[in-house]
Amino acid sequence: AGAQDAQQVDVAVVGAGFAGLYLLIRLRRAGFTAVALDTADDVGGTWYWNRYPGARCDIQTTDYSYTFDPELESAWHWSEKYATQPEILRYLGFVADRYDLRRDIRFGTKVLTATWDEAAQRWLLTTDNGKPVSCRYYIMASGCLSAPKPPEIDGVGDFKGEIYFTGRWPHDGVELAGKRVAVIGTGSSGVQSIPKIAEQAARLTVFQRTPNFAFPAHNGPSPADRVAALEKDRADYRAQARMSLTGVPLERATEFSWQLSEAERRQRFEKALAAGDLVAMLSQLWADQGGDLEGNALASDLLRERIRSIVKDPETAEALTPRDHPFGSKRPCLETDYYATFNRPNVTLVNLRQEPIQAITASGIKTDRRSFDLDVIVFATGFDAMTGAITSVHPIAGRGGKSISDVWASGPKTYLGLTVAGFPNLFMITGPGSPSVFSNMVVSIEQHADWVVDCLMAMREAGFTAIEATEAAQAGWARHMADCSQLTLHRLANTWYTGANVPGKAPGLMPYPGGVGPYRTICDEVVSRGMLGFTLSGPNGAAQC
Ligand code: NA7
Repeated sequence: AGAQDAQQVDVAVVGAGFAGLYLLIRLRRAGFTAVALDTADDVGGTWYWNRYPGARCDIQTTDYSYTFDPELESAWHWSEKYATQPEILRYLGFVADRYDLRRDIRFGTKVLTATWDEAAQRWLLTTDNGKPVSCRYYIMASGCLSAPKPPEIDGVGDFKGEIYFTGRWPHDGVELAGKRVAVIGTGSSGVQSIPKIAEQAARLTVFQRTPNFAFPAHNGPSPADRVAALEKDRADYRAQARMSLTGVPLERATEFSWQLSEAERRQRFEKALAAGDLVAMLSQLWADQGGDLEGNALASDLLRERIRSIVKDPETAEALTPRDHPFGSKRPCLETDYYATFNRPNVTLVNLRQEPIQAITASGIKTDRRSFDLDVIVFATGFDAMTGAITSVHPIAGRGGKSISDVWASGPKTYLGLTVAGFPNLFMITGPGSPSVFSNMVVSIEQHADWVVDCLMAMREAGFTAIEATEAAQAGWARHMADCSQLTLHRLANTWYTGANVPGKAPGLMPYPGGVGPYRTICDEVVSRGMLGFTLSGPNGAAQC
């Protein structure tokens, strides 16, 4: 099928999660015709797929909400400090109903290829279900953690029992009672699901490659002080979040570790621990915790101490203790009963650093020392993060037929994380090079979507029909990204932030580490300086800015 048979719209959006839904609202209000396409059967994005036991958001509900409509804010009430996956899914369904979004969403539809038609100045998207889509603008709102990573372990196909991925958990749940279950992976998905699975399974064996830093979520009602700050002046609270470093309006510590006594440091640590808040623990201890190894070690040591105080078996406690990376360089986890779970008689930890998995067999998992007979294997092994969902549309062919996968072979190249040189009228929401996963995603999503839709409106007003980042601007952004990366410790850990979790993926820090507020200021300055770093063109002429 070609462009003639295609569904014709101004804008095609891939994804119907937080980003896709908000884009539809904004695009419709701005008078653009739009369609969103999603492989899922309903809205939700990440929260549609990640239904594993214990799945929850790690950003507090006061902050992990849309902020564009005060009436929506007063129409919805979260029940807890940290929302469960089902509650977030209900919220997104509520938003879809409230703004009547489903009529513009094609569910159960995967975008297969996307091709820029130079003559028509439009994108043509082919799909696995129904008509192709011809659009002027093509927006990837496909999420940062939506392409699960393959297991990379020999023999998966031989296993006779049940296999599940946390990121593709069956919708009607899984019966684990009485079963011998393995969980492979101890990132956030493992840390959240392991305590729940341990409660249900007859036996649980956890296969851990790298221990993560984790500390208690202290879930329950939203903290009174946070709620009071929000309710006192909602607009001001939201404005502060937008200009903060992380999209959550918490003050960063300004004193250096060496300006504090040991007692003062411990007091700050205990306060952050009691808050049960990722952003607090990552930013409110001391100013040098995130960028300096010595300042970081003081924080890391306090977190390590806590593990020893909970886990009874010293060998297990040591195996659970992260020693190979600084705190915060890998995404830390919020936990509920995670460490205590290893004191249960039905739970065993296997340290893959000491006894690597050799293969999965018909009956279970074989390490180089032992064999484990299993009924169920759960892969909590993570995602091809940030780029995986984008390059899964293959090819995305820009000017001259160049494929984005080829252009990104040595790592993603973007301007502002929003656009790619050589790919006119293509935008990404929370793309590599944007703050995305270093922030409260909802705040970043609203900012990116606002920037893109405002840009489309301004182009329409001025009579432009195409926009493209210049190579020079893109190279400048890469330089700036590289400079900022040197200010953090993320380069010192093998993580999905740097592509290190996927064999063969080009290394390099993908999220923008300069902060949400500074990033917003840069994006706004690009606009105020006449779309600095972009080429704009239309039927009446072009402008290089
Ligand atoms: P993560 O954080 O990428 O965690 C994946 C885990 O799986 C991690 O412990 C990995 O160990 C482990 N892993 C991955 N592949 C293997 C193989 N082949 N063998 C053994 N162990 C393996 O993904 P999550 O889904 O938990 O969380 C993703 C994000 O979602 C999280 O950061 C939050 O932002 C929300 P490794 O550390 O690579 O040694």
